[in-house]
Amino acid sequence: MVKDIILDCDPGHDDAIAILLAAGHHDINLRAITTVGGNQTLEKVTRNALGLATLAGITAPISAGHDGPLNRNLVTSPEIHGESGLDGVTLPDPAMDLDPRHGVDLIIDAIMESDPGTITLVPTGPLTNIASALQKQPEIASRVAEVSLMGGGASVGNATAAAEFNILVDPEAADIVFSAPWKVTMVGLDVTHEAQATPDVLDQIRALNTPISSFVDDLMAFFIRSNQREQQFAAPPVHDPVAVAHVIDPGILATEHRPIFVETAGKYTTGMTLVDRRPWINPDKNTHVATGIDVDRFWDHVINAIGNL
Ligand SMILES: [Ca+2]
Repeated sequence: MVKDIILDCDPGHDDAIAILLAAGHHDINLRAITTVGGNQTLEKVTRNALGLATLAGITAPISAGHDGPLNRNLVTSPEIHGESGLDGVTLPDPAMDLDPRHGVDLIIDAIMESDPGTITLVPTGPLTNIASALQKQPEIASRVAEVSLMGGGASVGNATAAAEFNILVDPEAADIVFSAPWKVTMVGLDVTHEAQATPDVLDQIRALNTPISSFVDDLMAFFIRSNQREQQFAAPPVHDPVAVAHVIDPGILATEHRPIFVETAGKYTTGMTLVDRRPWINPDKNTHVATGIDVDRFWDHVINAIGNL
């Protein structure tokens, strides 16, 4: 069954793979791409989104959202993604213009113009735009099928001991998103750390022997080096496309329905996603945590999509 998604992202090497997965997979109808300041500044990640869309032949509207968190200063990640946000590759000049609407308005319009329950939101950056859309038009909460977001973790952080980068950048926004009356699936580090671009995966991508597969190869070459240097991964975890893959094929992730809270004021734990795993606690929030992944099936979807482009 084809699913309609809005991808809210900050490309970013793993966002780039998420965009290619959404563009190339036959079970996804990409309705819009919105950008948010995160891995790099809004200007840079928006330029990257336009270049990637040109490369992948995407015709969905693309617009720029917030340039930084709701009420904090933006922290970027040049050590992982480089100065451009997408170091290691050369992008084509954009073949399209940005949609003139603010990203938040594009998100709201796309949801409100669609039948209830038909759109899945897939945020793969800080949750600033999504929280802002909820504040501006709270009715979107009842009209979205699900929020499948890359962020957080039940047992591990990366930006700090407690926090994953996307949540740490804008914890207040994450708190709003995790507290809203809609279904949130947290596709966090517990599963995305398993989604590694191993030599075997890269061999399969190279074997496609297309301009896009060669682009992905170059993209991953930089990402391998930065992840080895910064986080000691032999093969880099490719986080963001896992949140798209969950929409394509929900069976690839094991999930648990558990209350999830975002720490906004911890001494050591700001940005932590606290998952209440006490079995006697009945979840009264519609929040779900991904706890397991079928890695081979995940990469099959990604490689299939890259091959379709
Ligand atoms: Ca991202």
